[in-house]
Amino acid sequence: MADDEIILSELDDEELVLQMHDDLYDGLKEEIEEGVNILLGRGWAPYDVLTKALVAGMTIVGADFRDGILFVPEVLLAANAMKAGMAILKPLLAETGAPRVGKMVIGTVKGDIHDIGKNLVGMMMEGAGFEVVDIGINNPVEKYLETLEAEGADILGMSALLTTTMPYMKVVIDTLKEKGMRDDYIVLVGGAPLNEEFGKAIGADAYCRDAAVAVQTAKDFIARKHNKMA
Ligand code: B1M
Repeated sequence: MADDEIILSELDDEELVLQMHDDLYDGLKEEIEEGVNILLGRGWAPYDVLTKALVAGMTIVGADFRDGILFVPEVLLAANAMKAGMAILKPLLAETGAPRVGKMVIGTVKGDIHDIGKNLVGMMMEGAGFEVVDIGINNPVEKYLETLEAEGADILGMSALLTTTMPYMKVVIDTLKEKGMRDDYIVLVGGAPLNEEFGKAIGADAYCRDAAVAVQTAKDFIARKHNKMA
């Protein structure tokens, strides 16, 4: 062991979180897994580990990617490290034992392969008691429609991270309208380049800024749907 090697378990919480941001930046998957386990072992809530250690770290990666300091291979390594940390947290976030409150089909739109945010939303929705059918990335309109019908879903969730792919959400919503299916589903959209105005303009029920907002919005819409039926 090198003299200057950092022992994660010897760091206090604040130092460890900062170190995890660095490790995420460097794409160090095993260190991220270790850090997540240490924080959980210290009694941290899984949601806090997710937001304070992982999502906050990924925000730094995103800024440097934007500024041309990091490139695709480095960002992929960071994304893999993030996913490894999320895999540990997933069952814990889903462990609420809440009754199933509704079913959501979620996927990233055609032309877009970003899936970290989508996965996070799916995890948080499961944690809140929703059944989640994740159809992955690069989804054409046909895939959304056939899955919604086959699964008898209540909610359609779409994710897009590129300004070039976000308009595809409108293609999906317009097709739902053309087929007379629009009112059968609550349509929620999200992704970094979107905003509320865009959500309204394409005819979605709501734009969700982050995973926590997605959960709350889904709960509100499901409650309204049940009230209407009562
Ligand atoms: Co991409 N990429 N990328 N990338 N990438 C962005 C999005 C970018 C903003 C980076 C930048 O320039 N700053 C930029 C887009 C610019 C633009 O369109 N204006 C960009 C680019 C340009 C590209 C490529 C074109 C790069 C290239 O090849 N030259 C390429 C495109 C590939 C493609 O999709 N066709 C590309 C590739 C990649 C990687 C493969 C390297 C990797 C993806 C790995 C993966 O996802 N498996 C990657 C990554 C990691 C990023 C950044 C750095 C991080 C995205 C992320 O995971 N964020 C990103 C920069 C950034 O966003 N700051 C960037 C963390 C995640 C938790 O947040 O996804 O926003 P986010 O999700 C949030 C909310 O948005 C919301 O909740 C989530 C959790 O709170 N949300 C939803 C998201 N989806 C939702 C769905 C909902 C509700 C809420 O449904 C109900």
